[in-house]
Amino acid sequence: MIAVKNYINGAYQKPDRDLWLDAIDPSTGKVYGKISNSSSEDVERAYQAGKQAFKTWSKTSVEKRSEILSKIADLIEANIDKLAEAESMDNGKPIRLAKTVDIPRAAHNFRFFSHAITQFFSESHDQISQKSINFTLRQPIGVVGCISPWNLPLYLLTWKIAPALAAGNCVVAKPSEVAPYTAFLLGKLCSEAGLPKGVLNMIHGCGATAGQAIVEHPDIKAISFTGGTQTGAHIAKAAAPLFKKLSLELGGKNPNIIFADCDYENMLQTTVKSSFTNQGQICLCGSRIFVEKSLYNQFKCDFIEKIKQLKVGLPSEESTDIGALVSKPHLDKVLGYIEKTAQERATILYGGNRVFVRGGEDGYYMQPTVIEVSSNDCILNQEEIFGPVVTIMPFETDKEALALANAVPYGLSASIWTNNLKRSLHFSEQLQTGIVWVNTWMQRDLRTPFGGVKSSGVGREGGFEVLRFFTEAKNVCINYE
Ligand code: TXE
Repeated sequence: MIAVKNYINGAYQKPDRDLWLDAIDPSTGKVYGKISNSSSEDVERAYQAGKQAFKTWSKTSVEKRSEILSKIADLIEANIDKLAEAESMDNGKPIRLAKTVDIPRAAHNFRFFSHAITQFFSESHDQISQKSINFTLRQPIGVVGCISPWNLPLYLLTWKIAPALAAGNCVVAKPSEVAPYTAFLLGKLCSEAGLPKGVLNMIHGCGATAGQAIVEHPDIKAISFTGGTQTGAHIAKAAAPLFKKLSLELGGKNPNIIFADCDYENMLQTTVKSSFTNQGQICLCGSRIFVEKSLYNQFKCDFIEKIKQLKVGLPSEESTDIGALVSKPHLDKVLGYIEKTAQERATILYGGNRVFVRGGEDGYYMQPTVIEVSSNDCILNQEEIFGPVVTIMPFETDKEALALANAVPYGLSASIWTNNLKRSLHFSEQLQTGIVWVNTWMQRDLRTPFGGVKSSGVGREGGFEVLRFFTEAKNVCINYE
């Protein structure tokens, strides 16, 4: 039986109180191992290890830090098959996706920030009225907290810890208790790469205990969090009296706006991906599809034809397009939204049911689902479902499309499909989101700012934005009168 232990001070350790959670394989519903159910004592031990290591790591040259991060990237790449299998088993995602996207991206996160830190610079200002010069020191914060979710477990964890470490901080990380296995495996690779002990510490367990202990720790001065909006609000409240730096990447309810003048085939194929990749469990999924009325009927038919070809199956099979949802409670939550279809004056056009897969009869599968809604005000269009469920509705004018897109509490990303340059620029300016994709979806360049507005979060990750988050700016003014 696999035991997901904490990784503290460069070694695997069982939780202080010897309490454990079940680790469940969502493709079969069976227990595959146990996960540390850590407490504040474990967090304290991790913090102390980080505090000690910070004395050296913060003074380690940028070149050396960069070299170690790059070695971690090499080791992730060398172990891609093993990590992809672990991720797929733990999370239910198709093995093909884990192998081609999740794990390569985890390596890329380390590789990217190993380079970015060598290019990071701060500002200086020459005199204005007096003989003085100002320059800014960008200093690491100390021990920082990184709390990550289950949907892209290693991808999103490394998206936080790589820049935190590159900038000279030590880390106490808390991966999601729902899918912690690859984070556990990462500890050993970090040791092998020569990351000094105590620089990265990983605590496993529940959000309300282990996660909360990180947020409430008086000396962990910055928290980078990705997860649900409610949890984000709770963390912001707990962190406020301690004046912590916060980066919150939360939920999304992203519009996918399709105009009749778009490149149709490209739009259709990409819309299938933006709807159902990772069982729709990505904060960037385009879960609200708005289609120009003249194209609406044709799109509906062609979209459903494409969806019929998607294979719901065991995550371990290479031919699977849609694997298992991450957990039973999550499957129930998503199916709960489907039950609300009739009362919300909406119609299921395709899907809507649980699927029983041969070899995984107790797993958490469901059909990709398309729901036609009659209004953007319904729950199906206002709440984050976070499953393989999209809604569609027609619009007639640009003004209407923009109003529909913005009429939601969230503001993470939006896609717009059009070949009209003026329209695409107008929408890019007017959409209330942190990210706009024109004629594409989830095309990522790690140098760009990443994050949302409204209930989708606060702050930006990526590029130099995140290196600024993980450093304190100190201005130095020298008078040479
Ligand atoms: O996330 P949680 P859940 C959305 C999605 C999903 C919903 C709930 O709609 O259905 O959130 O998912 C830790 N102090 N997203 O409940 O609870 C927790 O242990 C400190 C969107 O699984 O937010 C885990 O490590 N930490 C999203 C992490 O927070 C706490 C991705 C995220 O868990 C904590 C995932 C606390 N009090 C879900 N409570 C995205 N933005 O991509 C929990 N945690």
